[in-house]
Order: sequence, then structure tokens, then C-alpha cells
Amino acid sequence: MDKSLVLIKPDAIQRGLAGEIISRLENRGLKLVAMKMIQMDVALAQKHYAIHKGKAFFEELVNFITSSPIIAVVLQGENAIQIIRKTMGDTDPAKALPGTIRGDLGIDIGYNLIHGSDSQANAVKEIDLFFSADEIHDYCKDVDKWIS
Ligand code: DAT
Ligand code: MG
Repeated sequence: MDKSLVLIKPDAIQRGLAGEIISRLENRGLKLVAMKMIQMDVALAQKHYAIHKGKAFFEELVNFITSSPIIAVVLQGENAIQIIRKTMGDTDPAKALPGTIRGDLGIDIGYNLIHGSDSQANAVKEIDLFFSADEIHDYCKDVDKWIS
């Protein structure tokens, strides 16, 4: 079972889309196993987006992600990482397909509502940045017997 880190970014909270976005992911059969609202500080933002350090948009990205609270979520499920990436849609909302979160709701590449881990290795690292082990819940849903 994969786990993935999702961030509901400041623009999603500002636009009142947090519930809609979390709901779309839950509707794919993914299980919520951790969730918290925080305001990221610059140090956390720089660690989370370390891979983009040096790119032209890095400073703007850090400023944006720390500008207002976010909701950090861990979702679990078979192929969770791939399912979430496909449900998010392309990084650029202009290229994201209709039916995806960014394709339906996104406005701009810099303000694209949601982060989702892009690999198993990055998911492990990112989850560790936002959550301690005791904040991640291990539980069964009755519905699991229908989908597993
Ligand atoms: P994703 O969020 O789809 O994984 P990414 O990891 O390539 O995309 O980039 C991280 C974030 O950085 C992205 O969600 C928005 C911002 N970003 C990426 N490319 C950008 C660009 N060309 N201009 C402005 N912001 C960009
Ligand atoms: Mg990425």
C-alpha cells in the first residue's frame, strides 16, 4: 500500500476549495490517514521544494506556499501516488485535462491548488517533513473489503 503526501495549497484554502479537493481524492477510494492545517515557514518550504532550488520560480514558490495556511494530508491506497498525480492533472492548469483537479479548478501554473508526491522515495521524505509517526493512523475501513 502506497502513502502519498498531499498539500492543499494556500490558493485552495483562500478560494474555499479544500473540501472539494479532499473529496475528489477520497472519492477515488484513497484513505485519509493523517491531516493537519499549518502555516509553513520558509525553512520547511525550502526543504519541501529543495529539488526546485535555483529555478527561476523558486523564490516565488516559497513566498506563495508560506503566504497563508495549508492543509497537509497523507492518503493511503494501492497505487496512491499515481492515482493522486492523475487526479491532480498537469502542473500547468492550461494543459491539465478537464476532469482533473487542476483542469477543472486551476487558474495559473504558480497557483495550482495542490501538491502530490511524485515518487515513492519522495513520498517517504515529504511525509516525514510534515508528520511524526504517531500522527499517521493505521485503521481499517469497512468498505475496504469491497475494493481490495
Ligand atoms: P508539480 O506540483 O506538478 O509536482 P513541479 O514539482 O514541477 O510540479 O513544481 C512544483 C511547483 O512549482 C508547481 O506546483 C508550481 C511551481 N512551478 C513549477 N513550474 C513553474 C513555472 N514554470 N512557473 C511558475 N511556477 C512553477
Ligand atoms: Mg512536484
